Amino acid sequence: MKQGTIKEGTIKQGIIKEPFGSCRAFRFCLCMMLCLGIAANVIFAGGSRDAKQGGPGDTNTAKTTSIAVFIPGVMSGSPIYEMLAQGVRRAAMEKSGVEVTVIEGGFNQAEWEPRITTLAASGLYDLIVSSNPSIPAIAAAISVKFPEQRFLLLDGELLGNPRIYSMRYNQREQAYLAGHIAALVVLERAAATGNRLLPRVGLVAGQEYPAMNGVILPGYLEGAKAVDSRFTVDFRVVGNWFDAGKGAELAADMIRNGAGVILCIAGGANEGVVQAAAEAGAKVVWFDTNGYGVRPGTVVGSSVVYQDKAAYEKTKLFLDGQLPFGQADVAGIAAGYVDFVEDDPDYRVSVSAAIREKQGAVIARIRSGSLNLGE
Ligand code: RBF
Repeated sequence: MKQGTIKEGTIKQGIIKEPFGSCRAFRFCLCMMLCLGIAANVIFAGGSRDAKQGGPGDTNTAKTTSIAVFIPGVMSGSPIYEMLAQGVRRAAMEKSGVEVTVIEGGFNQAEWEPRITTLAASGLYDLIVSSNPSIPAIAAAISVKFPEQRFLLLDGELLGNPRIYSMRYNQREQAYLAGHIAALVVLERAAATGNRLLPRVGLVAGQEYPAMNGVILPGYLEGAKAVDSRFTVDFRVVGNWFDAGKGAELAADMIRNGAGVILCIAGGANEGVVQAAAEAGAKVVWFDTNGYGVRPGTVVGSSVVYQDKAAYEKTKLFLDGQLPFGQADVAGIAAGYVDFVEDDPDYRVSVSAAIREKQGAVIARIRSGSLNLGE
C-alpha cells in the first residue's frame, strides 16, 4: 500500500491574542495567521503542503486528508501522549494521502482552548485528535463555533455531540491493579523486615482532576484494600506535569512517612519519584506504559493503557469514514485496552513468584468478568 505523507511541526504559542471586531474578520485573521504558522512548520519539516483537501473515504487519490494531533502538554515524559501520536501516525502511514501534524500545546492549560480554536478556525484539518479528560469540554465549546470540525478524543468522555467521538479507559481497573501490586509488595517487605506499622501505599499525581480524585485514587485504594483492609493511601500532588525536583521531594517525604511503594502519575515529574525511591530503597508502580525498564528493580508494576492501539484503530475508522461520531466508549481489560504487564523479564526478577501469582489471579478474575469493578 502506498504510504501517506506525515508532516511534523508545532504552531508557535499565542498566535491569536487581539480582540476582533466582527466574526468574519476574526475568522479571516485566524486563517491568515494560522496559514502563516503552518507554512513555517512545513518549511521547517522540509516538505510542501496542499491547500484544504478531501475528507475521509474520498476515493480521489489526488486529495489529502489532514489530521492535527493536539498534545495537551508535551510528549516527553508523558507516554500517554507519545502513544497518541504513534497510533495516529501508524494509521496515516497505511493509507495514501493522509497528512498528520503534531502540535504540542504546552503546559499552560489556559492556552489550550484558544490554540485548538485556531486549528478549528483554519478549516485545514478534517480531524483534530487529542487526549485527556479536560479536552471534551473544550472541543464541545469549539464545535458550537465551528460545526464543521470533527474531533477524536481519547482518555476523556463526551456523549451525544455529533461532531465528537470519545473513548476513555476503565481507569478503575487500571488503578485497582496498581494498588493491588503495591500492597502485595509492601506487605512482603514488611514481613521480611518485621515492620509492624499500619500498611501504607503512596500516589503522586501531577494535578487533581475528576478522574484522578473520583476514579484513580479510589480504585488504587480499593486494590490495596483487597490485599489488606488496613491499607491507607498517602496522596500528594505535584501541581504540574514536569517538575521532577518536586516529584522527588514529595516521594522522599512519603517514604519517610511509611509509604514503601509509590504509584506515580505525574508526567515528567515521575522521573524524580523514581530517583527518590531508588535512593531510599523504596519501590514504584508505573502507570500507562510498561515502565520496568525505567529503573529495573525499583519499578515493580506497570498498569497500562493501550492508547497507541486505540489511536490507531479509531483514526483508521475515521479514514474509512466509519468513526461513530456522537458515541462515547469506555474500554477496560476485557476489551483489551487496559492491562497489567506480567511478561517483562524485569517484573519476574524484581517481584517474587508468590506475588506474581496473586497478581496474575486478580488480573484473570477481572478479565473473565468474575471480578467486576465498575467504571
Ligand atoms: N498525564 C500525563 O502523563 N502528562 C500530562 O501532561 C498530563 N496532563 C494532564 C492535564 C490535565 C488537565 C488532565 C485532566 C490530565 C492530565 N494528565 C496528564 C493525566 C492523564 O489524562 C491520565 O489521567 C493519566 O495519564 C493516567 O492515565
